[in-house]
Order: sequence, then structure tokens, then C-alpha cells
Amino acid sequence: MKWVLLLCALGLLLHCEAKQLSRCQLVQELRRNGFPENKMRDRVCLVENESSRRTDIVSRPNSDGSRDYGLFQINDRYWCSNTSQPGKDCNVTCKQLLSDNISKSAACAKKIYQRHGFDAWYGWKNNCRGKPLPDINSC
Ligand SMILES: *[C@@H]1O[C@H](CO)[C@@H](O)[C@H](O)[C@H]1NC(C)=O
Ligand SMILES: *[C@@H]1O[C@H](CO)[C@@H](O)[C@H](O)[C@H]1NC(C)=O
Ligand SMILES: *[C@@H]1O[C@H](CO)[C@@H](O)[C@H](O)[C@H]1NC(C)=O
Ligand SMILES: CC(=O)N[C@H]1CO[C@H](CO)[C@@H](O)[C@@H]1O
Repeated sequence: MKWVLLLCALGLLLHCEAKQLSRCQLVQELRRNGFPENKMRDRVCLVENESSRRTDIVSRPNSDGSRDYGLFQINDRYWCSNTSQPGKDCNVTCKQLLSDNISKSAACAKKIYQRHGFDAWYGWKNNCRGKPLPDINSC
């Protein structure tokens, strides 16, 4: 156990401190959380551009003072509560969107997608729409 912790501390075991996922780890997580295969490359592109596949990332304040959280860079103005109580449209705390267990983030991202499609994400609009998408053939 000590060794495991030490290795984690050294960042050698990506698995226990998986803050930045590899592209294929991301694909695996997205599949595990029920995202459909036909939009997989768009979603990978979105995540790569929004968060560089990091689960724990919080943006600088946007012009309205809101911030974006986690893999999908979900905004605290509408979707997550930046208090200690779950709330807003995804009924989660923003902190829950920074977990290595992406299930809350995934559920919230699905809700956003249902309402607004990929257009909800500037990272997708600016870098993915109509552009060559990431290769996931080896995943
Ligand atoms: C939560 O975010 C709002 C803006 O979205 C900000 O006004 C408020 O200060 C934040 N609260 C905390 C506790 O960070
Ligand atoms: C929000 O989530 C909490 C558990 O985290 C649950 O107890 C509560 O019923 C949920 N509220 C809504 C409106 O879904
Ligand atoms: C992730 O969290 C959800 C509940 O939020 C839980 O059902 C699931 O088992 C967790 N997955 C892993 C791999 O721990
Ligand atoms: C800023 C940024 O991360 N841009 C990336 C968006 O996604 C494409 C496809 O994965 C990359 O090529 C860009 O570098």
C-alpha cells in the first residue's frame, strides 16, 4: 500500500491519480458511461479542446464571473452549484465534476447535449465542427 501511494505521488501510476487521461482512456471512459459510438470522435475532440482530457481542471473566470469545471468544462452559472450542496440544472456540486470518476460529469454533459447539442461548447464549435477529428481507430 505504501508503495502504491508512493508511486501515485510520483505520478508513475496514472491509474490511481488519473487527472489527465490518454486519448484511449478517454474513449474507454466515454464508452463506459454510455456515450454513443457514432459521435465519439466529436466528443473526444470536444474534451481535448475543452480540458486537454484533464478531469480536475477549473477554468479562469469567464467574462460573467462564472467558471467551467472538469473534463467537459461545465459552467457553474447554469449547471453545477459551486457551493457544498448539489444544485442547479445538473443537481451536482461543481466539485463533483472534478472527480476521476466521470459519471456525474458525463450525466451532466449528456443533459447539456440534449438541450443544446455540441454548440454548447466553444471548444467544439471553434476546433471540431467541420474539422478533421481525432483518430480513435486504435482505441
Ligand atoms: C460561485 O460562482 C458565482 C458566479 O458564477 C460567483 O458569483 C460566486 O462568488 C461563486 N461562489 C463561490 C462560493 O465560489
Ligand atoms: C439532487 O441530488 C440529491 C443527492 O445528491 C438528491 O437527494 C435530491 O433529491 C436531488 N434533487 C433533485 C431535484 O433531483
Ligand atoms: C462512479 O460513481 C457512481 C456514482 O456516482 C457509481 O455508481 C460507480 O460505481 C462509480 N464508478 C467507479 C468505477 O467507481
Ligand atoms: C487548443 C486545442 O486543444 N486544440 C486541439 C483541438 O482538438 C484538435 C483535434 O484533437 C487538436 O488537433 C487541437 O490541437
